[in-house]
Amino acid sequence: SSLGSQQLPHAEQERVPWFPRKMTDLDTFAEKVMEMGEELTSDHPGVNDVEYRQRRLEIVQKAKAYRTGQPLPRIEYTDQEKETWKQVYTRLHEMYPKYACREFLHVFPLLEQNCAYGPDDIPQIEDISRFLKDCTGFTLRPVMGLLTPRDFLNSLAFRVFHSTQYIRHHSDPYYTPEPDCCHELLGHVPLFADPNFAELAQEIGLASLGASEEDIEKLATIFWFTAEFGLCREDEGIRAYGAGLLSSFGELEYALTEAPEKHSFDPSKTALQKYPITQYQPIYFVADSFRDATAKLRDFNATMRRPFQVRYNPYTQSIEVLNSK
Ligand code: HBI
Ligand code: FE
Repeated sequence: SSLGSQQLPHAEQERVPWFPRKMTDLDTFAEKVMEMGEELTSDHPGVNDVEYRQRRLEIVQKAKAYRTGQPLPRIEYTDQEKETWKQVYTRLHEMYPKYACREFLHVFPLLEQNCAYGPDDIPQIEDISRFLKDCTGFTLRPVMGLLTPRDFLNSLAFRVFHSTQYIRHHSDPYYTPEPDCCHELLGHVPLFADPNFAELAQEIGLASLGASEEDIEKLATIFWFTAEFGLCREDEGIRAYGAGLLSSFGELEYALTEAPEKHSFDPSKTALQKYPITQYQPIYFVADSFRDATAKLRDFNATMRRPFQVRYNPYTQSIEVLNSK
């Protein structure tokens, strides 16, 4: 019997977890969120604020209803939300010249010019997504909250980044236990405009398609130590490119002191490193460059066992599965 090129042999088909093949498959993630999607957990500063919860619900409903091809939801932010943004933006913005990597510093003024980045209002993901598409082909999709690591990483294979649109509670502008628009738009977005970082991110995504649970955990750890908490070596010294650092002035400063350990990025070691999620990192990994990190990651990914290969076809925005046997 002949197998279509998109099919896998039966025995392997059973073992391989489902993964998205076309852009519209990402629509199935819209209603799948882990904790703190429509509901907030108890240690969240907004948990007892009825008005805040109602507002969150209003925003995430739009993410839930979003489907591929539609314009991204525009949110008209309240004065209180804008004030929270202003506090976060202002404080971080003054730190960037000293701490952020060169690629981030290159892109930031372009976001100010093209996407209305500034202290006075929260930028709209529709405008940002259009800009990123021109730079690297990355696009944004709205999301209700945390996706599973598998779904979140799988979408990177399509050069898609899921972005929340709500903002942290106004009682504590410098703290959030979950991703919010400050983290996404200040931390993540600038790097997705850089071609070399975009390639690194997509490489993690491609490796995650149909990966075993064990490999997903390794790739999530690599994502953590690159896209979230990555440092890189530059002529002037070590700088930050991870979004968890670039959206937290406390940890941004701390990370570049002598206090934490710093190791060179090495996927096979980095993938196994344990990390805390509610305190500053005791260990960071330093990349020589995004290109170098991507090359190392490719070699590492080739050591993962997967009975097929994948490649992204940007013309059809779909994943092609290539049987290796
Ligand atoms: N979901 N929406 C969203 N945003 C993230 O940054 C995110 C996620 N799910 C999992 C995740 N990050 C990481 O913990 C890694 O496991 C990929
Ligand atoms: Fe993040």
